[in-house]
Amino acid sequence: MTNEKNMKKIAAEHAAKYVQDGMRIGLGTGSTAYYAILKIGEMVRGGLNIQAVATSEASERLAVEQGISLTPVQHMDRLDLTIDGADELDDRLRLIKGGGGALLREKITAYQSDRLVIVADEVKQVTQLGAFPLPVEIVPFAYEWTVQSLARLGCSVQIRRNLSEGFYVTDNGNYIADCKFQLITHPEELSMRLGSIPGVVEHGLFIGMADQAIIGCQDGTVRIL
Ligand code: ABF
Repeated sequence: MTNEKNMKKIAAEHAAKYVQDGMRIGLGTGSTAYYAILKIGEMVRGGLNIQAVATSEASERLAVEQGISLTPVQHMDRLDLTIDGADELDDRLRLIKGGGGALLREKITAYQSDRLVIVADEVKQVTQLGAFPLPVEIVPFAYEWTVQSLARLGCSVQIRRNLSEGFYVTDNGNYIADCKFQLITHPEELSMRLGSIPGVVEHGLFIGMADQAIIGCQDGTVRIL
């Protein structure tokens, strides 16, 4: 029986094999992408030559610790491959992301990538999205009104707090509204409606963006979607 940590590790290390010499790589956020960054760091220390961008300040720090030098985005017009995690994914590779608070930089990076590979343990795979509260990044100005607009979409909304009970602030200086829908029956429609609310910067529905998912399974194998 493979525990959660090892399911994440086998998925991430499988994805790291896609990284080739000379590639421009997006490094994701979260405890599964963590293992991909560790493996890529090992490859870089072994002589692999890549350019890399990280999707959060946390993954930036980890990459530098692992000896992966980061390239300013203005020096690269595209990325060849981004490896990132997810909070939920369905069989059409529609994702909920942002549990780690980095959804905006993750989505920007994914959008600039020729290939997005998601790595996750098999618990993340669901038949229908929504059990995981959908993270939505919102500006602090008039956030109470934005919360009301989000609630009108049929969810209960909580502004994410940090450990000292204040509001969590993203790397971009915004708040995260965690929206509990329970079930998201029409992700494409919800994505459009979220995008039309003034005050919403970005949301955690990633639709039509992932090219492949590598799922670490309890039996120690990986499933490729
Ligand atoms: C990040 O990884 C986030 O989008 C997502 O919330 C998180 C998943 O975390 P973990 O891999 O630790 O389950 O990409």
